[in-house]
Amino acid sequence: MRFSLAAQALVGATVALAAPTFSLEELSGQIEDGLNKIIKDIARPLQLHETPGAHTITLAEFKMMDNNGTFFHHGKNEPKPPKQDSLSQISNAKIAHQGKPAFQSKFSSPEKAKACAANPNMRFEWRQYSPSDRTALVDGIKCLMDKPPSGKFAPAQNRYEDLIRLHQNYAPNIHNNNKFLLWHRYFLWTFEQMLREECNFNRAFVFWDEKKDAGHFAEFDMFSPDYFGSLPGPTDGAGTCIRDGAFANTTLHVGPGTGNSDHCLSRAVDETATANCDKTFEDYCLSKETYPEFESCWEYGPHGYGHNGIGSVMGDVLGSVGDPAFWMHHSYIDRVFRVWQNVDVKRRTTISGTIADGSPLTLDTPVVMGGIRPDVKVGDVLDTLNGVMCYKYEY
Ligand SMILES: [Cu+2]
Repeated sequence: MRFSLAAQALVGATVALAAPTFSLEELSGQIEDGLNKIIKDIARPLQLHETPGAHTITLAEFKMMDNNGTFFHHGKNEPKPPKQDSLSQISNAKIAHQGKPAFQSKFSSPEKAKACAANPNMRFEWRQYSPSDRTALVDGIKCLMDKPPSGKFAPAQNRYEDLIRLHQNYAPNIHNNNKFLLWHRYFLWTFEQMLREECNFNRAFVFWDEKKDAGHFAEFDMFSPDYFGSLPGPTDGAGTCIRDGAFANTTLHVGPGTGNSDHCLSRAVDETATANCDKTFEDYCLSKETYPEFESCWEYGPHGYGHNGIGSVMGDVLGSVGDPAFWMHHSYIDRVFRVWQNVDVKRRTTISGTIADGSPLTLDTPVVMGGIRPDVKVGDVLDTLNGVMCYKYEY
């Protein structure tokens, strides 16, 4: 809250003139505030049945579908689309040549893309990130948690919670369909920009090469009292409230699920789930030739297992942004998506698949960020180096 100078002088003068007195009403209000604070400090942990977990498919199930000639996407098994024959490829190429470019952006241009490619923002793996970089990152997140909410996302009680609410609101639109990777790419970038613009974060950004920790997430030093806090198992069928690290004793006001009630930041590690975030699964997804196949593999495979493996708040797809580990997990998801795209330039310029309503995913499909950043299109975020976002991973 901001006061004018005159108002501050007035307050100062009042204090100087007389000792403060409180009416009974004011006093009971203060007592209530105190009680509310105590209640918030002991916000309940989530029962694990409240967080049924992200939808997942095992590697064995994916391989079985391969053998059956089916692939999973959009919530059910569908027959594999016929491979385009060479004739239709030729005619598509002709159309692209004759007509205007497949996608035109109001946010980027060939000049911007060129400038960006010459000087992209780098993202470094956590293990290459210095202690001071790591501290700067968690301080930036804490800074967002300490800032007032925008007011545009009703139950959010701080700026960080704006992001939880935005993701909760859009959840049905951005999960379980092929838009998932594109929306979350722009969401992660939006979070990075908020750290920079609103909390003076001025380092290279970070990513987590999660496969290095598959099956033993809890030993990863990001989950330590120095940084994101420990990664404990469940306690009596509920998540365990996080009491150490930068986010110790955080009370969340958005979620769980579609509802909003005070609960603690909690985790409930399941290393049998995290074991699926390994190189074998990653390599299998990377071997997929089409975007919808890669997307489904990546979303229902390691993405889902990472959420469920950290558990509790992270296992609640709708409210998972409440755990700052969300961003680290999604940096892994985004990086491997980029690795898949690096194989062929077409993977950065063309798209296929479907969105939540069953209609086709195209370069013109909107990617909406609730007013936190400009709404863009899939074509704007398909390439991380086209000048709209402009970042690259240190591999
Ligand atoms: Cu999500």
